[in-house]
Amino acid sequence: MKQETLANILAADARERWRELEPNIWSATGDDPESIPTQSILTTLWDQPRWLEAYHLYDQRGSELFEQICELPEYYLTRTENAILEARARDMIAGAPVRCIAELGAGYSTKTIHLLTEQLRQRGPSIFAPIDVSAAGLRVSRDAIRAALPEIAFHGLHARYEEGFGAIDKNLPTLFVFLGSTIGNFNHTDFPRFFRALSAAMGPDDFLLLGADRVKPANILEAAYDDSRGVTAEFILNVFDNINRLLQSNFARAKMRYHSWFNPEWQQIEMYAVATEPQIIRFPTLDSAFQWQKDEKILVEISRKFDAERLQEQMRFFGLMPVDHFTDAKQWYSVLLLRKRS
Ligand code: AVJ
Repeated sequence: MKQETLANILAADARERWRELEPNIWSATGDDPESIPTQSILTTLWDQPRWLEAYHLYDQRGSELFEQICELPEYYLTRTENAILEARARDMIAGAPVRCIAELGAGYSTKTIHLLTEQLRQRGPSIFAPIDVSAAGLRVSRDAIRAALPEIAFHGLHARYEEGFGAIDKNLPTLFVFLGSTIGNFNHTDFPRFFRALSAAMGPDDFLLLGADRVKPANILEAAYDDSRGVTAEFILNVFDNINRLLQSNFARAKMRYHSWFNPEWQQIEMYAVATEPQIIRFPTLDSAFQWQKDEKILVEISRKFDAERLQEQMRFFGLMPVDHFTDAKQWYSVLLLRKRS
């Protein structure tokens, strides 16, 4: 019975591959989305400059710290995006006549509730399918949605984004939702790869709601990523505790500091860990080690900032046509509504 309801949202060729991990949370058989990290960490740490993929930041502690960042006075992104969603959810939903909302990232926040509430009001019972690598995040989302909006059919997809959106039936009119300016984390290789894959996975009646932080004076941006309470520094450096746990390595938090700046040419905040003393980093389980030199920086995260008109123009070349553009009074943040070109 539940298998049937899930089958409704999955493409025919994807149906056999997904099984129910726990009520209403599904996983593609064979893959373990949480088994990939070690490989990713090691390949990028041997690059020059050394760097890390952003998703390693989100262990339990990292996720808690990110929640704290969202409350910081300097970190305007979450607050601004929420206000746009709250004010404009009605127009966003009216502009995207769909039966399913698929959110990239486990949605249970107030902004998701705004969209789902409007969807129910305008279209009646509908499907909500968040896609996330965190089963815990999906569980929280499921329980929150079930309590607040019982008429929404919840199907959590425990998967990496590409695998999740690729499985959804192209014939089911779907609004893909990708908020929080997560696209800011994508480098110049990941970015086109992501949008090409998403666009290819979208059917003729599908839409995309995309949140993007905009370029603004460097002092505002730099404060948002180097707050006075040091929460952002803790969030970034926590990645090394996570890596030590995963790989039994010996990154020493006492021998590093946080450094970030807005790179105006690349229009991105760059967040680094800098060694304050030389240290030999050992990976005993992998029989490997490297020398982290004093003052050498490891790039832990980038957060790209966008020109809204330019981003909108660029999206056209991925087959994603502009429908509407929502912003705040200061024009600090943009939410673009796009439609798959049919
Ligand atoms: C979750 C990627 C949108 O780039 O603003 C916040 C992450 N890093 N402070 C961002 C983050 C440091 C955040 N994103």
